[in-house]
Amino acid sequence: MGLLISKIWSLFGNEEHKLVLVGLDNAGKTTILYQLLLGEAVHTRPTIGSNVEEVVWRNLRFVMWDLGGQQSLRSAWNTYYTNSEFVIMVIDSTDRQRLSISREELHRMLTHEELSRACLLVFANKQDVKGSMTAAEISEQLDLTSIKQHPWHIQGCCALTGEGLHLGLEWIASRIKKK
Ligand code: G3D
Repeated sequence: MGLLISKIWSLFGNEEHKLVLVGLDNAGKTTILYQLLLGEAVHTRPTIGSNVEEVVWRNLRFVMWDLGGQQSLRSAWNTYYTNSEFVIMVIDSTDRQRLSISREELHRMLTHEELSRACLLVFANKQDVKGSMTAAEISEQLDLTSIKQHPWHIQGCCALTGEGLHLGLEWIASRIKKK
């Protein structure tokens, strides 16, 4: 675990980076966050009362929220978006029915001026579940190729084991180097 953490740490250098982690409820955001930060799957439970959380770990500041039912919070989005370099969208690859909601929210979010310079990483989570959608299928459904103003990348992963998560972070690190 210590090795894993220092590996993640070394990917990002010393400056602080702000990442916005979004997705529908149950997509696996909390599991991903703690798998990345602690190197283990933690038992998660739905957040009651608020669907925005901020987790700071060393030089990484993750602002995480559920996209479903966000209308009431939209007026406060500026606060959360300011200085965000990356949007990480987590998709539950087994949830075909709600993929269109994610698509709408994603495209809406990316038009926000505070995110005009943000890069997008999509995690196609729950790849361990038989019959889940592939990253290519999700990319098509989310219409990622229409996104021209933001560098983007999609990565299949399993938050329970951590598989694929580091490849996503490596992409983020490669974008930081290009800035
Ligand atoms: P959220 O923070 O986006 O709302 P959570 O989602 O991280 O709370 O995860 C929701 C549920 O999905 C949890 O199950 C969690 O264990 C499960 N989950 C997360 N990632 C994966 C994955 O990669 N594969 C599988 N099979 N399950 C995953 P429970 O049962 O605790 O609700």
